[in-house]
Amino acid sequence: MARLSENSRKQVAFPKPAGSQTRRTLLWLVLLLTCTVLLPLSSAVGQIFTLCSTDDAYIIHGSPDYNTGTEPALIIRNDYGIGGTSGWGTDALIKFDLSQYANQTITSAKLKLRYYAWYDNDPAGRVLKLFRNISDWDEFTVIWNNQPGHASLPTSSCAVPAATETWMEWDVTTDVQAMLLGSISNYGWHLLDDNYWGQPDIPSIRFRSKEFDTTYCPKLEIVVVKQTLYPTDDAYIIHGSPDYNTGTEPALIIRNDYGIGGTSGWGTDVLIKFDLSQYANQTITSAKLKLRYYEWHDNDPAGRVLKLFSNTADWDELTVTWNNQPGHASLPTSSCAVPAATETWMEWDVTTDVQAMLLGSISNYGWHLLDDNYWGQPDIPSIRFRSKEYGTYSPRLDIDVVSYIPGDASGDGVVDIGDVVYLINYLFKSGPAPYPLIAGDANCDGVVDVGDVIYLINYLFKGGPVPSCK
Ligand SMILES: [Ca+2]
Ligand SMILES: [Ca+2]
Ligand SMILES: [Ca+2]
Ligand SMILES: [Ca+2]
Repeated sequence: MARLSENSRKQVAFPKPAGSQTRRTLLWLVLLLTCTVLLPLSSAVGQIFTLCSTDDAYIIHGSPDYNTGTEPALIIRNDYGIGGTSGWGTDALIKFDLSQYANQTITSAKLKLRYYAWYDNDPAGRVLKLFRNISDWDEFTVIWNNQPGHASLPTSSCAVPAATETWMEWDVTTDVQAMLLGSISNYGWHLLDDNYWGQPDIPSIRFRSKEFDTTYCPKLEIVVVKQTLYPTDDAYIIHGSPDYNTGTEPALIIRNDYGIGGTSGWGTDVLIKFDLSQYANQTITSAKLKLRYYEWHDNDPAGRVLKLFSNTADWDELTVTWNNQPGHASLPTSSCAVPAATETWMEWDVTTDVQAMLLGSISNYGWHLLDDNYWGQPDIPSIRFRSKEYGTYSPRLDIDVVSYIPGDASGDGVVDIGDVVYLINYLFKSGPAPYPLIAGDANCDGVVDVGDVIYLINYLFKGGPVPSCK
């Protein structure tokens, strides 16, 4: 993930001294400055999504045609020995719907089950292995006899804790990332106890299933850091055919209008829009609009700078035309020069726009892309991009999402003296910046400066208000 710009340090400013309160605080500062230590830079936390299972059931060796899909529990039991044949064994199957997160980048995925009871013998310390399934199943039809196959090596393991009414968790990061990228199919997981028991009263380990309730349902907790969105609307508009709509065409075409503000009527511009509603109020560190440049006509456009503007009114791809096109901002959000080679991605930085859209300070009507470089002769370069209707190479918006706790400059999840030290290191000793930078803004005034150090000290040691920007 990209680091924040060093320019952000220009925001450092000193408040005016004002009375003994400030003098005491400055004394604190001097004290801290003399004893600051180098702290490890913790990694960023992404946006956390928690899903309940869509299918869960256990399968019973001794009742191989019995389905448990609607029961409120998932039961795990060793089969009286490794690969045993006693028939007491029960395994659990669990599956989640990941379709909404296709192509996202995650940093963590954990499968969590609520362990609530045991029978016959205490299973504490028994290691339960989780395997990725390699064929499909559903909870209403799965039985021991038709169970899906699973990978030969476990994805991860977790030992049963001493106490019941606790969550057990399995790391499934590698599996889930591969599922999201489509390199493996998502058929969920198979959980079992293959620890030899070999006597009566085999420990029976009980988890809540999704039928119990949504608080204790099997959960998949994923931390998403990079998200790729695809447009809901894209189209180009044609000066010379001002009532013509192109919303369903597989291409987006950009062409100068025969000079700046020209009147030849050759001009075509592109409009593009994404649904950002799922990410409302998130903090992002980067947003990039990417279009796949696949060919040109008439003249090579290499080096022509295409300007992207945020729209100021709404539109949709099936009705937009030159004549009813939305207005856009007067200054471009960003620009990108057409590269020499076709079959490449062009990219516009829309971080500021997207952050403002997520926070609601501007409305999201997407963007307007155009070529306003004077041409002034025949055969105006026509620059062609894939639209979402083409299928592959769809326009995309790649965003990096970060969640944070106001005041947690060090990013370790707690606001404490370590954050004061971290901020002082950053502000005065060229230490690393908070990540995201805004996490250092304890007083929520939009700047990271010594005021935040003072605010944190007030909060931590003088009963001052909690850092909170909501
Ligand atoms: Ca179930
Ligand atoms: Ca379209
Ligand atoms: Ca901290
Ligand atoms: Ca601040």
